[in-house]
Amino acid sequence: MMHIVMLGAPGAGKGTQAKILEAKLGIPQISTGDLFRYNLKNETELGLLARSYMDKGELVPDDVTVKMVRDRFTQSDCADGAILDGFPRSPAQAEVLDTLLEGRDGRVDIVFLIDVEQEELIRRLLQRAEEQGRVDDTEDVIRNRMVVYQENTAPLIAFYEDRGLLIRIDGERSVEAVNADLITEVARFAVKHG
Ligand code: B4P
Repeated sequence: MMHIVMLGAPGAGKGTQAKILEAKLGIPQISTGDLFRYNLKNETELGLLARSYMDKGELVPDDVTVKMVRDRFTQSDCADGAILDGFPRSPAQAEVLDTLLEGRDGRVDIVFLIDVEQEELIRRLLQRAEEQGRVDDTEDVIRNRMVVYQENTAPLIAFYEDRGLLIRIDGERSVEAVNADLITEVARFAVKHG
């Protein structure tokens, strides 16, 4: 069983890389952003609630997010682990994740921090706005997402670094080059931990 956490600012490429890892490693990507967007599209109660936060670039409240992740873990495809993309996004969520994984006899094994400079992040997200029209990819909302990231999510870097789990990856290269590094690190981990 292996649990990988993808950390990084909005637009760093967490989702892009998590999807490729899912295909290569055979364990599912759990993207809280994608789960919210799925609910939004299907106009579920959860989707309507999430929308009011996502539209502003704020975090959706923990009780809602945690319940959604807990439910996702009960699905059979998670038996061998998961790639967590966008969760945890705060120290409180990281503690919940530890408890959730303990209940599965698992733990956080690797944390990838995908590092990208702010100007490049904004450039990518504005480009995605043109291509995909995501409601939270307008310039004002993007800037707020960056602030929310610095305040809530960036403290997780030290949190996981202290536990010896953090691996920094230079995310300002091609998708393929970034992915090659991730795969090398996963293979290194597998050799070390059997
Ligand atoms: P997410 O869906 O997680 O959005 P993100 O952080 O912007 O995306 P990501 O980093 O995955 O970037 P991507 O690969 O797409 O969250 C959206 C919202 O949901 C949050 O603001 C919040 O409201 C809510 N939410 C989610 N999780 C939550 C939680 N746990 N708690 C509370 N609320 C939560 O890449 C971005 C773009 O860059 C793409 O267009 C891609 O093609 C491009 N790109 C990727 N890699 C590249 C590369 N190497 N070179 C050039 N371009 C690249």
